[in-house]
This record gives sequence, structure tokens and C-alpha cells, in this order.
Amino acid sequence: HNGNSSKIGVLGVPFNKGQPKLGVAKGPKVIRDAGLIQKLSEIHELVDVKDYGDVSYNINEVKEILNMKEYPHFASCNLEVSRNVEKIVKDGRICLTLGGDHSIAVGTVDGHIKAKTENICILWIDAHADLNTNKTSSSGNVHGMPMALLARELSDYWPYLPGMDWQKPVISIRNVAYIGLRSVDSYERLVIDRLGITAFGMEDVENYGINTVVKMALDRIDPEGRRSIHVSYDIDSLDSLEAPSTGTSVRGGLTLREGIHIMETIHKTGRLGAMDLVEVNPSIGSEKDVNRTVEAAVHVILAAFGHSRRGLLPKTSLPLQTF
Ligand code: NNH
Ligand code: MN
Ligand code: MN
Ligand code: MN
Repeated sequence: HNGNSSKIGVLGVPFNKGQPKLGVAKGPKVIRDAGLIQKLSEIHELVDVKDYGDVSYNINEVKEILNMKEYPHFASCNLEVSRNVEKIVKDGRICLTLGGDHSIAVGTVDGHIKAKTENICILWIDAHADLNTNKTSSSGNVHGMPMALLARELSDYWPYLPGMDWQKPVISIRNVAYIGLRSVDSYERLVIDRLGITAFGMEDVENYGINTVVKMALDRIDPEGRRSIHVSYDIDSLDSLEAPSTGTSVRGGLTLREGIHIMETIHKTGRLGAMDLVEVNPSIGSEKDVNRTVEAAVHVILAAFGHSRRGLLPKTSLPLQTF
């Protein structure tokens, strides 16, 4: 383990205004209620986990932006998210943010960038590319736009965004990779092709296998192995059978095994700096669906922080004849 890989800070962001389905605000609660904090602390004896609670914000009365629904809430909440993530990372912890919808990743990435003085890369695990601008989005839902807000190469495609001056689109799209894509809008496809964005869709998982896909992704976004890794994990990257309780599930996705494997690989780098787990919506589906989705989220998170499917040896060595 590297020095800080066992210090974790958990932050909840019960935000649902980046898309229309209200239940996603209960994501942090259901994930915590599944025993997340306890389970994290049981991964191994060196894990030190601190729960920073949920983000709350006061709404700044900024002007509405065309085709960005609930823009003032989005801008106000993300400022608080950024401040909290920056503080947690500066406290020397890997920041685990529980969403909430995916629009909160604007704040988590911004906070991570500010704490690590820009030296980060992003793995965006998602069925969707979240690369729309307010001009290309057909839904107006801001959770389909965070990656376009974060990328330096796309900054000229946005109007002036009041109340977002704190946000720095300093990440280069060359340091971003997607895994799991299978529902990409046509203008998103155009941007991916024009900018040569590293994007592994489900067909690449088929062709190469998940182990090779993660290695190739890391090699592209952090060739020297020196950056702090930000994983933005949308639960809808998993197949709808694995994670039914999410707002826009898409069939033909990652198995839970593949989803866990990604995070085991990231853990082994020792360079995970922050992780978002977003879009769990306990108001969608049956109780069984919700439990299944929350369990999947917990498995993926535990893998990120070093849980081993091989099991651990006992802490104290008993005489062998005991067995
Ligand atoms: N691309 C669509 C949009 O912009 C859907 C985005 N939905 C997501 N993204 N769940 O992860 O509205
Ligand atoms: Mn997403
Ligand atoms: Mn998605
Ligand atoms: Mn570990």
C-alpha cells in the first residue's frame, strides 16, 4: 500500500436536480444504511475511514441558463461539493463521494484538481459519455453534461456560466478515459471522434477483456503513472440486471465482476485520489432491485479500497495444530 491509500473520507451529496427522478437524492442514505462505513473499516486493520456527512448548500440566485434545467441549484450545490472534496483530499484522505446524480462530478473533480494542483486523470465509468453542452443536449438534464464542463478543450463551446467562476475546466480531455459506453448521443460521438478521446465501449470489453481495457485506459491517461486518479463511477455502467435501480439503465452493460475488477486494478496502482459513486436511485424498482443495486455499489466501492476476493490471512497466527 502507498502512504495514504488506507485513509478514506466519505461525503454524501443528496442532489437530484441534474435529472428528473427525485429518488436519486436518497442514494447516500441507502448506501450508508447498507453498512458501508463499517464494511470499509473492516477491509484491513490499516483502513481509517471518516464520514464527513452530507453536503448542504444555500441557493445562489444566479440567472437561468438555456437548456440547463435547475441551473442555479446545480451551480450552488457544486460549489459546496468542490470545497468539501478539496478539504477532504487536503486532509490526506481518498475522497469517496456518494451521489446523487452525476452532475455532482463537476464539483468532485474540481475539488480534487484544486487539492492536487491539477495533476489528475479521470476514469469515467458509465453507459453514457456525459459530454453534452447546453446546445447539444436533447434533454436539458445537467447530469448529461459534466464531462463537457470539465474538459479544457470544450470550454469555448459554453456560454458564460454565472455562479461557476470558481470552476476551472483545467483537465485536458487527453487525461480522461471512458469505460462501459453503450448509449452515446450523436454530438457526443462527434466530440469523441474529433478530439480523439480514449473511449472503451462495451464492444472493447468484449474484444479485449476488462483487464486489458483498464490497463490500456490507464496507459493512455497517465502514461508515466504519476497522476492522482479520479474515478467517476456511474452505477448505470453495470448491466441493468446488476443495477436495476438507476434512472437510465441500459442493457448489455458491465457484469458486477467486471465492475469490481476495474476498481481492484485501480486500487493496486496506489494512486486513487477520489471516487464518485453516483446515480443509485432507491425509488426505482422493487425492494429486491434496490438491494441488488446497493449491494453492487458497495462491492465496487470495497474493491476500490482494497477488499480482496481472495480473502485475508488471519491477523494473529494461531498454532497450526489448531486446524
Ligand atoms: N445522454 C443523455 C442526456 O444527455 C442521457 C444521460 N444520462 C445519464 N448519464 N444517465 O450518465 O440526457
Ligand atoms: Mn453519468
Ligand atoms: Mn450513465
Ligand atoms: Mn489496500
